[in-house]
Order: sequence, then structure tokens, then C-alpha cells
Amino acid sequence: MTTTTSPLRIALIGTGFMGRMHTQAWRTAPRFFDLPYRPVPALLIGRRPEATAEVAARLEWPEHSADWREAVERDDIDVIDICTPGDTHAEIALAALAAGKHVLCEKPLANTVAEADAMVDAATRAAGIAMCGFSYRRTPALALARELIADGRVGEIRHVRAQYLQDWLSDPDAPHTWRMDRDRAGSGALGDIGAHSIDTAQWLAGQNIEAVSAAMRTFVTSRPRRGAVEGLGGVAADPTDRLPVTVDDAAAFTARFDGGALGVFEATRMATGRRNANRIEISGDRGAIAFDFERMNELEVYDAAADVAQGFRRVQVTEARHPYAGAWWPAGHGLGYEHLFTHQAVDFVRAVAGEVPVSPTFADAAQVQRVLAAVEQSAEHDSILTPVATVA
Ligand code: SOE
Repeated sequence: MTTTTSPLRIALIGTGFMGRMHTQAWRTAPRFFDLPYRPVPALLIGRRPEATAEVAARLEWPEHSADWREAVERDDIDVIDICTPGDTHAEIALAALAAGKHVLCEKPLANTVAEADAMVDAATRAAGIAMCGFSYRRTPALALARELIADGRVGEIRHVRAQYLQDWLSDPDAPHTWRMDRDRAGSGALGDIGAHSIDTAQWLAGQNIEAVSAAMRTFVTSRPRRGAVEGLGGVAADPTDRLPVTVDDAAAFTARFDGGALGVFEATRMATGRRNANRIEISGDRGAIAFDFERMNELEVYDAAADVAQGFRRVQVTEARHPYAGAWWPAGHGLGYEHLFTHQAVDFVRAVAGEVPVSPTFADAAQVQRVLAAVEQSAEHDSILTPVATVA
């Protein structure tokens, strides 16, 4: 089979890191995977007309606009791809779903549980599909881990340990961006990267988190206004001209899962030396798996029944039989971060055609949103943390 010529016309909203990443994904997907529709990047939307025109020209979007409503109203657009900060997700998604579009929405789904619930409700009634962009589900090694766990290779799950460690905010003069503004981003490290850990954990374990106990911290409470954009943050304009940081820099919590597992989570953008260490380890009575995105082509697997060569085996997840890997390069040649988004585009197009289930659904993402809210609520109420000094 090859990709059909039936087009699926995409309007993408957002010209930042994720907008560029999704653009690449829509273009690459049909070049490496056989798809039931051919994704066609049709319309790029950005708030700032000049900058949007520049990005559109560079990334070869045939049309661009400053008004996302144009994308929703046009009959020749099939998919609305939302790559904007969280404060706009709900409004755009609700309008897009009401207009019969298919929607792909970046994570976290929304800034509040109420918004997330409204999005789930709209998705339930919509003609189009609605998927949330928890991209790490599309890491071949994690998809393999899920297969192994579903196959019973880990057995009854007892422990989930997840850390998402970055360090791009460890410098107190790293500039202020929308990711440090609660009104725009909802929360900080918790929603930006902790949300990935929560989604991955629930998806791998097949269990939902039902209770948490949390502590959160903002180490740097103001940051200089941004000058040039560079990497995730950028370069400060004037270090003395500072804006308040209204989100967390780090969050840590323990969790109880509804299937009996115990979880320990940490999310921080201040783990010096850790650039993008999205790690998870799951231990069961028959074995365990461990993953670190900084070695994304590998999965560590432990089989408790093996009577020789005990210890974790480091499996290279690059064989043609491994999830997604067969579409790419010869074994051992490996993939990178952008491939997750290509796989996400592939699964989205296949879900539009009904070939695979939508994953994660808006309902899955709303469950993550509930956990985020519970973590914040727990961290706000210090009483949930037992002060060690008070114990007699
Ligand atoms: C920034 O922390 C960020 O780009 C997240 O927003 C992404 O979701 C994550 O995949 C990488 O880091």
C-alpha cells in the first residue's frame, strides 16, 4: 500500500517550537508511512503577522493568517492543529469541533479541569476526532514497553517511578517566556513536563492515579524580559528589567494508582546537567522496565524469572519489528525527538480513517489534567505534608 492522494488539509495554529515540529511531522509522515490520507499543510496561523509570514515562507506553508477563526470557518480545512499556549486551547478546540473539524491539541489539554471537561464534552458530540499531543506515547521504546506490560511480562505492577528533568531554567537570568506565566501556561514544570510523566505512567501501567501528596517550589521568582529567542528560552534583554514568575519551577509528588501501584514523581526545569531526561521505571512481580529519553533508542528490561544473567538487559529498540521502527532506518541507526511527532501525525491520520483508536483521547488528557489539579491542590495545603519536626 502507498499513501493515497486523498488530501487531509491542515491548518496549524502556532509558530513556535511545537508549530515548527508539527509542520515537519505532517510533511514527513507520508514520506515514510503508508497513510489512508495525504496530510497537506494548507494554512499557518500566528498572532504576529510579520513573524508568521516569515515562518510560513521558510516552512513552505502556502497561506498564512493572524486569525485562527478563519481556519475554523473555512470549508477547505479538515484538521485544526493547536500548538498555542494552554490558555487558548479550549476556545479554539471547542470552535473547531463544533465546525466539524478533526482536532490535534498540544499538551497539557487545557489550563483548568473545567476547560478540559468542556473539551471532552465537545469531543464526545463531534463528528471529527480529537487527540491530545502527548508525544512520548510515540517513542518506539515506550510503545514496546507498553506491549511488554500488556503481555504480562512485568506482572502485577507495584511501583511507578517517573522523573522529568530539564535544566534550561537553572540560570536565574534565563529569560521570562509564556511558560513562566500562569495565566498562559496554567502551571510550570508540573503541566509542561510533569504532565508527560503522568500520561506515560497511566498509559503504560493501565491504571489511573487516584490520590496524590505533593510539594512544589518556585526557586526563581522573577526573570528578565526576553530579547532574542534561542532554544527553549532565549537571551535576556536587560537583566534588571524583570517579570514575575507565577508558576512552579519544580514539583514532586507521591501517588496512589487505582490498580494498586505506588508512584513517585518529580518534574523540574532546574536539574542542572539534565537536558531532557524523561525517565520512567515500572516494577512488577515478574519483571521491570526502565526508560530514559536521553537514551531514547533503548529500553531496559528485567525478567525476574531468568535464572542466569540476572539484571536489566539494555534492548536497542531499532529493529524492524519494533513499534514504528520498521518505517525508518536499518537496525541500530536510531531515531530522535522529531520522530515522535511524525509518529503522532501518522497515528492521527490513521485514527481519522478509523484504522486505529484515537490515543490519547481528550478524556485521557482530562484525567491527566485532574491529576495536575490534585497535585497543585495538595501542594497548596501544607497540612498534607507532615512536618518532620512536629513528630514526637
Ligand atoms: C519544554 O519544557 C518542552 O518543550 C515541553 O513543552 C515538551 O512537551 C517536551 O517534550 C520537551 O520540553
